[in-house]
Amino acid sequence: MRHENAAALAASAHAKLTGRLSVCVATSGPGALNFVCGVVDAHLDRVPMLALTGLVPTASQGHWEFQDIDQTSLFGSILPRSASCVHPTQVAALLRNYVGHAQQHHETVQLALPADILGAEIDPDDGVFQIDRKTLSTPLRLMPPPAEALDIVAAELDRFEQIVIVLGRRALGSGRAIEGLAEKLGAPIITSLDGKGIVDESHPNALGVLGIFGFPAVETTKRILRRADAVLAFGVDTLKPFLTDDRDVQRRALIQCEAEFSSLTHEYARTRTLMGPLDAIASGLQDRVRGRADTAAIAALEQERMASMRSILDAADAYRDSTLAHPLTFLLHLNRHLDDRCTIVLDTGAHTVWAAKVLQLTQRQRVLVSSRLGTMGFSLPAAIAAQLAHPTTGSSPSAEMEACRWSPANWRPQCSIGCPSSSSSSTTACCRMCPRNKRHPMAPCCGIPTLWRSPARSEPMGRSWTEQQMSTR
Ligand SMILES: Cc1ncc(C[n+]2csc(CCOP(=O)(O)OP(=O)(O)O)c2C)c(N)n1
Repeated sequence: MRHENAAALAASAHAKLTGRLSVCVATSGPGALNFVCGVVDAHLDRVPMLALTGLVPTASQGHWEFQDIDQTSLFGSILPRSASCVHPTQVAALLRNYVGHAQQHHETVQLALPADILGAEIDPDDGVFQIDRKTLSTPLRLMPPPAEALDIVAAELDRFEQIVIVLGRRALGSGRAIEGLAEKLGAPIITSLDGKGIVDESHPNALGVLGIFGFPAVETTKRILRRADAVLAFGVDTLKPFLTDDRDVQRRALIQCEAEFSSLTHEYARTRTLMGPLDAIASGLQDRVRGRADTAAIAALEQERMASMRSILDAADAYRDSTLAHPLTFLLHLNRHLDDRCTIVLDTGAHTVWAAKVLQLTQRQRVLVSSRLGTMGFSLPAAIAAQLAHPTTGSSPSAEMEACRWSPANWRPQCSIGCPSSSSSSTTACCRMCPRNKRHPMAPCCGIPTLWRSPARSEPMGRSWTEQQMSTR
């Protein structure tokens, strides 16, 4: 990475993607200063990260030497732990403690290593450098809650009139179990932006992302939340939009499910708390709660979602004769080409809102986003991190993805509607999402027109794409 902010953002994204500790390294002075934004992104989104920085030699510190800044004051004001080493024998123990802390509490920590300490001669046989791996702290993995605890919470859930399930990034991998629970409870599922894609967004109970990124519309989501008397939360960092009214007063009961203690809310009252693997909690509750037969509310929800999608398509259609490609058009295309190996990286801006609304993730793809800090410039380092984390399934665009890339030369200003032919690979992708097999409001076969722009003959995309699109006329 050429810029330290990009390095810190990439490390933050890597930790978000893998759940494992990530490490980034910068030099002293300006290098350390440039770390701040990426380090804060990791800190606010609660990922385990170690930021290592260089520092001027100990004898040069504190009296205005070249590139000397007070790093402990700087990082200490934004991170739970920041230290500067003063002796080589400190390094091993500090690293052990800081890494343990970061992993245990999902926190970001910083350690400065002065130049003289980095260059110091050490005796490798000195016991202080020989920390046995087996004695290192490892993250706590809780076992599923006992049956009695699940029984109590299930009975409690049965007493509520309308439950809304909300989920965030930490519910990753629990999507199917949560969908099953939602079906049994007749509960809508709302996600935070960083939880987008964890459940199949074409599932009838899935209402999409809440907040300014609301789908199908903030009003619909708000209305559903206003009716709810309980929120069942799985791995959510920011509970406020789900729990409170406009004045930040808690208005509904919270049943919080988390995999570790440090993620429990200190801000809002919990009616019940379940700790353990979130998929095990969701399936345990599904086995115990009373089934709610009335699916009218969910059917109404799906109608609203379809209506909202129609209005989105109409909005894109308004650009039919324009030489500009509307972001909607791009995203609608993109929906057809996202397979289950995709990691979707969002930056910050108006396009984030469009993507949260219009991207329909039906195969539980990963979404990476600068969630709480909302920093611009996140997506490129994050995409590089995603590529590093999963080199074989990475994010290099396929020929068909290339077809979605807009440039004036690439696109004729023309839209059409229709259903892809049945012979191309892209059709297979579409039909996997097709409502005849599954419910997917964007799939062309469901009767809602899917927009596309036909590419110019000369543009560099595969014949199959062009042929497929032409055959849809
Ligand atoms: C590093 C940083 N600087 C400034 C902002 C404030 N900000 C948020 S969105 C935005 C505009 C983004 O514009 P653009 O990149 O063109 O994306 P668009 O909104 O058009 O999708 C700005 C300046 C920010 N979030 N992060």
